[in-house]
Amino acid sequence: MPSPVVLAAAIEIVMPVLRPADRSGGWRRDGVPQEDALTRMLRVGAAQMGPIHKADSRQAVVGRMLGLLDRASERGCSLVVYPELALTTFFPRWYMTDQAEVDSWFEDEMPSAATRPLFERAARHRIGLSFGYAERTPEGRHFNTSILVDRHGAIVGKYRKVHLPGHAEFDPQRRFQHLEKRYFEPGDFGFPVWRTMGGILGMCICNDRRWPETYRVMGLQGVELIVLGYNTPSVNSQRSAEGPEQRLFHHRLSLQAGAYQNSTWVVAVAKAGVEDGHPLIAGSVIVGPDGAIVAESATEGDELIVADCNLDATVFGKQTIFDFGRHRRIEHYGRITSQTGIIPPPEAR
Ligand code: CDT
Repeated sequence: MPSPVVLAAAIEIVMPVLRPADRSGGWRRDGVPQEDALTRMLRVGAAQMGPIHKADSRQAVVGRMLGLLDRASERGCSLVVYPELALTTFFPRWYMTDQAEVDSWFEDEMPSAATRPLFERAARHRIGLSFGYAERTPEGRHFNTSILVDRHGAIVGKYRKVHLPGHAEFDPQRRFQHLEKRYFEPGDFGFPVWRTMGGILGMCICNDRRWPETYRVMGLQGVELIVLGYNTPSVNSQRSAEGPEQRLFHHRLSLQAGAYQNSTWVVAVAKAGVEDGHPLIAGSVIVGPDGAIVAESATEGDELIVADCNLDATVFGKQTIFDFGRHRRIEHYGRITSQTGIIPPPEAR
């Protein structure tokens, strides 16, 4: 029986140690692309963005995104994730009646002229991307959308936000407006996942992260890494006692539960800080498949946080406590898809 030291040396000869690439993309073994590496390690950058004001141009915003991308490249990232509605201010806080004004916040094509440099530079760095934007389709439909771009600059996935919070009409009772239900239709793609960058990746957007169904539908497709962006006001517009501390608590609680209960990585990226007088929480995080936070932002500005996400670390949970095939009891879950509101039991007589 060889000693553990001899065994370890032998293993190292057969399986060279994986090292981070100096530049342009994740972990490589002697130049072999990450997809072929022995451990599926994806180095992910969460590119938090500080405030974007109404007056800021798309070009100026993309300039900031390029700065974060270059930092991610220097740190060997393979994937960079940006916030929800990353190209503009969070415009649903503004009540608008003129459709031309509304449409000025939307993109008719992607890549657009303003975002093309981002796609090109990311492909040059061999970095995948995800970011959110307001999408207007050729038929004139409006969605709150995010995309997944592979390391060659090709769009491999599109997601349209399913859970739209807020309201459709001006609400004088609120401290400020949240008009997503006015400006967007609910997403019509469901929660797909994609095989890309060596793993199974999915997306959701902001309010989606608070709903367990979001994660579970992707979990049932074997998702290994979920990326999402958010714009979360620091104060509840209908209950001012609910401030940033509680908002951050609910944010982390939702993400950590979703990650753990589906044994998946979750990368959540804020647009943060004070946009034209309206504060948004920061707290961008990368959460591991056991529910622990492995990286968290420290500022409310443009900031890159990085973590090595071992996609194989999702296997243990998926094969044990959350082995869905063995343990789920779907005969008892009918209400999840057959009703929306609460149906309480009859009152006792
Ligand atoms: N952008 C977004 O979805 N924000 C919501 C705020 C909800 S308050 C109406 C969120 O869940 O963070």
